[in-house]
This record gives sequence, C-alpha cells and structure tokens, in this order.
Amino acid sequence: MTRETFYITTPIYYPSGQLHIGNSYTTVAADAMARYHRLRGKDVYFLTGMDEHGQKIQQTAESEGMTPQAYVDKMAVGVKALWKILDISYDGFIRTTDAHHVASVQAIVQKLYDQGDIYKGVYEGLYCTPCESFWTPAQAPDHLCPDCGRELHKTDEDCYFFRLSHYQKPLEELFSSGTFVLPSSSANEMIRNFLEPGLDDLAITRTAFDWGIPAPFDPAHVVYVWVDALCNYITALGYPDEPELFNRYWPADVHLVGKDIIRFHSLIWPALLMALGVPVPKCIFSHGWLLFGGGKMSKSKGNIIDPIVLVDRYGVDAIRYFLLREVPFGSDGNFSNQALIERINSDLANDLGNLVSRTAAMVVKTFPNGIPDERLEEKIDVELDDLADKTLKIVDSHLEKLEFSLALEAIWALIGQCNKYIDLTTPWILARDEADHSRLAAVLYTLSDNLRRISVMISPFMTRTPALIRDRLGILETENVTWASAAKRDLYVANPNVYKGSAIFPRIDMEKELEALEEYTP
Ligand code: ME8
Repeated sequence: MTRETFYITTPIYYPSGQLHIGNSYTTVAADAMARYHRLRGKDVYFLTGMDEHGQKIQQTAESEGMTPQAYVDKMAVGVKALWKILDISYDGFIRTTDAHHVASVQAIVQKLYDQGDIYKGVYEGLYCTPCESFWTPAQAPDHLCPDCGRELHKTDEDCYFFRLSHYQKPLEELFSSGTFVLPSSSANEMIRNFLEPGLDDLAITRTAFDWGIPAPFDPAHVVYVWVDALCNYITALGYPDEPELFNRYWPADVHLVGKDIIRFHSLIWPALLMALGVPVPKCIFSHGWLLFGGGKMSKSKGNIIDPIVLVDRYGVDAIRYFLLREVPFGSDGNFSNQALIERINSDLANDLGNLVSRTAAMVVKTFPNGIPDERLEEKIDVELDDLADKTLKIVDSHLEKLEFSLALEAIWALIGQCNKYIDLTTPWILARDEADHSRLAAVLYTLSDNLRRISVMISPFMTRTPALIRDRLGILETENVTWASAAKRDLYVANPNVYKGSAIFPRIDMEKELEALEEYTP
C-alpha cells in the first residue's frame, strides 16, 4: 500500500546576511509539521534552501570583495550549520545555483516562451532591490516600497514579460476556494490589493546585472530572481527531466511563507504553474512577523537576534518551544528576552521539568525495582487518562490548521493537570503506608504512562526533551514513539532503570540573564 504523502516547504532564504530568528521561525514551524506527519506515518518531503541569485546578492558579494559564487558558497555553510543547530530535519536543501535547478529553470522559461506566454518589451517603473520587487508608480506614489518602506529606484530596461494578466480569471477562481491562501485575512488582502485592481503582466528578465540564470531565448537577460526562486519548489523534485520525486510529492501540501512574500507565492507562482500545465499547490500559509522593539526583524535593518546565541544559552528545545508557543501562528508578535526567559522558567522548568523530576524521584525512592503490578486504580487516574485522550485529539485538530500555539497550550494543560494530580493524590502520604503500596503504584504508573504520552505529543516541537523524558523513565527508545502510541493507555512498561537525574530545564535568574543578554541584543 502506498503511504499518504506530505510535502512542505519553507521560503528559500537570501544569504545576503546571517539568517536570524525570523527565518528560524518559519523553518522551525515547517520542521514541526514535517515531524508531526512523519510520526503519523506519512511519507514526508520537507524542502528548504537558499535563493542565491539577484542584484542584492551580487552587490553584497561585491561589497565583501568576493565573487557571488564564492560568497554564496561561504554563506551556505553557515545556513546549513544553523539548521543543524536547530535540529531541522529537512529532506531536501536546494540552492538556486545548483546546476540541475539552473537547467530546469531554463527549460521552464523556454517552454513559456515557445508557447507565447513570454513576450519582449521595455520595463519602465520602480524597483526595490532589498525585496527584489517591481512596483508601478500607482502602487508606490511616494516611491517607497509598500512592503519594506525603503526607497525605490527607477528602472528602465529592455526585458521580457510574462502574461500574468491572462491568468486573472483562473486566479480569481483559485482564491474563491477559500483555502488556497491561509489565513483568510491574507487571501483577502491579495484580492483587495492585487486581483481587484487587475493584474499587470510581469517583467521576468533583467539586464542591469548578470548574477542570475541566463534566459535561453536571449542570454543577455537573466531570469528575474523571483521566477528563478519560486521554481525551486518543483525543480527540487526533479521537474521537468527527472520527475520521480515530482510525481510522488507534487502538488505541495503547504508552502509556508512569511506574509511579506505572500504576493509572489499566491499570484505569480500559481500563474506560472497554470501556464506550465502543472497543478497548483494545495495551500500557501502565511505567518506573521517576529517584531523586535516594535519593528520587523530583518537582515537589512540589522535588528536581528542570533538564534545560535540563544540555543547556546538555553538549548534548542527551549527556543523551538518559545517560537511556536509564544505567538499565535499567523499573527505578528514581539520577541523579547524577558518573554523567552519567563516561558523557560514557567512552562519548561516549572511545569514540565518539575513533573518529570517529581515522578522519577518518587519512583526511584519507593520502587527502585520498578513499579509493581499490584495497582489499585481509582476514578481520578482514569480521568487523567481521559484528558490525555482528549488532548491528543485537540492537538491533531490544531496541527491540521498549523495552530502551533494552541496545540502546545493543550499539551501544557495536560501537564498542568498531571501536576495537580500529584497534589491531589499525595503520593508522599501514600508512601507512608508500608503494608500496602498498591495505591501508590497506581498513581506513579498513571504519571509515568502519561509522561510517556506527553513525550510523544511534544515530539513535533521539541527534538531532545522527549528522549530525555523516556530515558528518565526507563522507556526504551524503540518503544512507543509513534503518534498512534500517544493515543494508547498503559503502554508504559515498569522497569528498574528509572533515575532522577539533574533538572531537564534549569531555572534561570531573570535579572542576571537579562543583563548578560544585553551584549547580544540590538
Ligand atoms: O524573501 N518574522 O527571502 P528572505 C517572521 N528569497 N518571519 C521572518 C522574519 C520575521 N521578522 N524575517 C524573515 C525571501 N522571516 C526570498 C524567498 S521563496 C521562493 C523566496 C522569514 O531571506 C519569513 O518566512 O528575505 C519570510 O517570508 C522569509 O523569512 C523571507 O526570507
């Protein structure tokens, strides 16, 4: 039987500066979805990569006294190292300078040219180099980029145009499904700002610089960097010449993007695919911005937070948890060191960390040979198991909609209930009854089994903690780690290998830490 597939992508990032916590945000979110669907047994392909052509990269390389190729090669090492630090489990990493991508993009634009979707003209208008985007004077009357607010410069170049306007109607129909672009506020913005005023044809070649893919029908032109970049989602799967992966995974289930680039993904990309006769992706999901001090964090503004410093200080799971828990996915949210430390202290050290330590310590102390089989179960135990069943269903329904923060909130409600269960069942008092430990055994078994289930539920989000929890409780790594196992009760196998160990998430001294972080904060 062939397994159901799941293809998820991140934007391919510009290596025009070090990647920051904003780029990490999208990539961690995509990674959580990929891990979730793998745990559910799907055949997952998770693609990320780098967008290495264009005027901005050429200028940056020049300013560093390097050739663009040497520059992007150097940056690729850093990007891959960052994803390793953040435990990003990508299946494919595309670079737009890869030879197969270059050849595929040339085949794509040649096909569009041959079938009459591309024609020659002159582009007179405005251009934003940091965003690599064209604007008409009507769209940007003050000559400031409507996306990033920076100054636009006038461009007057021979170029080739793609007949984007031909796809106005099919795009309107696509948007009418209501699920192509999510959240719907993003879809409505695209309809209002671009579809309703009517689409213009799109300049898709440049001649002002040469760091790009030469257009095969006129090699003095390079392909516009957004057309080059968008094609990565299919060229990475071998389109058009080696379509094995393409046939297996396309159309993509989700292109995950920040709201800054939803326009390119929801209008230009489907139109290009329609022109190629290729199905469009199932969904483009646009998330909000991480703000710092009220402004969007970005490479070119320099107000960036370095994820490597954070992982170094707090560990990868704390950062992944914070990114997905703090801000509802889809909305903008502020990043602050204080909020991060608060989350670590309350959710991780206090709620989850304490639950693990308390449970392991009580098991070790009272049942060093493992929790015995004689267990006296009570209603309150079953109620906790019921809550775990319910929690899993809630998590599933939120993750289907990429509602990471709500999924985590539900898991933390279960963790909170486990802590409350300890207070209500008072195992330290039960331990005093030396003649009969059957009630204590049931309580500690219930806690251990629910921690086993929690360790699975947090696995899409956190990459190290689940194994640490299982190790503390003596659960073999090979046992019970599919998503389905989180739905089952009483899979925990009592054993003598439980140990208390040190705190999984040590508490942080807020005041001292905020002071120490100043050095790394813009
Ligand atoms: O746009 N908050 O690359 P890019 C949240 N190469 N997400 C953020 C963010 C922030 N402050 N800053 C960046 C490009 N991002 C193109 C993409 S795809 C075919 C080509 C994330 O390096 C977010 O996902 O400017 C945003 O869309 C992306 O990084 C932009 O990355």
